[in-house]
Amino acid sequence: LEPAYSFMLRARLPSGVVTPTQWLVFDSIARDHANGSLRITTRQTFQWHGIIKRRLKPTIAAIHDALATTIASCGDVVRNVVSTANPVESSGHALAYEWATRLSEELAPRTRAYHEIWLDGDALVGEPKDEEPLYGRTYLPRKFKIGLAIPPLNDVDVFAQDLGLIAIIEQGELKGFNIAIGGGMGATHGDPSTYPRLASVIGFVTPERLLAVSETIVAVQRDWGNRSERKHARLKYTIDHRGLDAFKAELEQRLGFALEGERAYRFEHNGDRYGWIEGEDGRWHLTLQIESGRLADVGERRWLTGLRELARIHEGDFRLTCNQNVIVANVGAGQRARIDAIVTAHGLDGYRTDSGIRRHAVACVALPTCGLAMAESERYLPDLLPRLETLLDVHGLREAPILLRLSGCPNGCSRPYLGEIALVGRGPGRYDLRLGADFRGQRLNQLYRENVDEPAILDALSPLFARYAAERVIDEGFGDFLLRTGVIEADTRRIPVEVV
Ligand code: SRM
Ligand code: SF4
Repeated sequence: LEPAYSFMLRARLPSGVVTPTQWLVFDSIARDHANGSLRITTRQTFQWHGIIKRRLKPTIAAIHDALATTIASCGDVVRNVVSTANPVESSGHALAYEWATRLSEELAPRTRAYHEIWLDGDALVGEPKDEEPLYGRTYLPRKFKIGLAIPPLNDVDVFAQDLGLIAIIEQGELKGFNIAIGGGMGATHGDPSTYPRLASVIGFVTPERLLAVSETIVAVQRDWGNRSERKHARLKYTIDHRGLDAFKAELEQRLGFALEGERAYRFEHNGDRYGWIEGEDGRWHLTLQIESGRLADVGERRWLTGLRELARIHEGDFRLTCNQNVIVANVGAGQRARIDAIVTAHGLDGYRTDSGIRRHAVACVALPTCGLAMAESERYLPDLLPRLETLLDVHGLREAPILLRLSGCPNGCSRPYLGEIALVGRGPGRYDLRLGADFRGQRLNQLYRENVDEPAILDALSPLFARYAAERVIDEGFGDFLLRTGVIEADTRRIPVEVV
């Protein structure tokens, strides 16, 4: 008899695009092999929790048979490449999807060991014959994340990525990408040598140079990254330790050409837009808000069953978002009523009536499955939200689209340092309260109360909501208000310069 180990599996789905056929397979994996739920992550993909050891291999095989994979969804490699889930401008989304997929494929590990171990591929004997042209024998010092945003949407939080790509599209034509490097969220409590950092924009490249530039940035990090102190191994520390100019000079020297100057862009927000929206090609897209991305059948909201029913009749595709939501995309006008009926019948239409803060809440998994959690996050959100809503109601702020992010520890899987309000776990029932990011993913928040419990959090927020209700100017976000009125001070060191 051995201990009943259970595991988490994560798929790699560039751009978060899922076909209805894949959805049905992933759904059956959730019910047959995992804990009965599917979890949409903050990187636009699915996780399954509670897979017992002997089910790992058949589960990975089932994911593979559905034309997806788990390879490089974890580890010191380029992770799932995310991109703006923007079905409205279908040509823009097609471009984003194409480039995210190409980057994902080009920068994936070449090893066949995965196939041998998990998929009963040919045995590898003797010296490994695999060529790892990019990763070599020792891979990267640490994980490496790439995100592609199409302004004005910054739903991927492009400045939180090791490599952020900002698409520059003029009159429908893709001109190229601004390159932003060195973003990252993770930190350690009490260790100021670790910190969240927003990516720095270093220039612009045309599409035909994107793969070379991306691969060379990964290669410089491979060679320059810190391999002796894991806490300092991410690209953001390489850049801060060696200097942004030195990194850029090395990049350009290896490439043999200089990057062009960055192009103008403007982000409007980093949240999702809920409900039905008509795309430029006349197809319709329905964004549903899912609390913490957890698809399960709980009470009146039967997410797992409802989405399964949708997948059975849907003729378009699904798009997972980096805010843990799903878009039922590419729906013909004639199909809308059928889809609405399923949505309503399964209680998935909360987006119509939910408060602004509920619609913009993101929580990491944390307990019970995350071994690094210091406090609750996903399981705490349903308790916290009604208490915040009660406070907001008092001040007539029910509709205010305030960006709330919860993380069970400072690793920052919900990108909490970009929340207008954020709780970062310290210990059971205790959090750092951070305030004042913007709504566009371009400003980090600040520590406001350290290591406090829920009553202290609500006490701190209540007078700020009162002031916000009374003193805000039209369309002013909560974070911007806190900055303008001096409740928090701007961290000018790490704000990426926006060129308009
Ligand atoms: Fe994360 C580790 C969950 C997005 C920063 N993250 C973990 C682990 C695997 C815990 C572990 O290492 O044992 C968590 C598994 C929990 C569980 O039970 O499922 C975990 N991270 C998640 C997910 C599922 C959060 C969610 O609720 O959606 C996200 C999965 C993304 C994906 O599909 O690939 C997730 N993690 C992020 C993000 C956000 C992002 O990438 O946009 C970040 C911040 C960005 C960044 O990387 O800087 C993030 N996760 C971390 C870190 C800190 C890394 C650092 O540089 O310090 C760790 C800890 C580590 O790597 O040692 C971590
Ligand atoms: Fe776990 Fe911390 Fe990530 Fe939350 S932020 S999922 S607690 S590692």
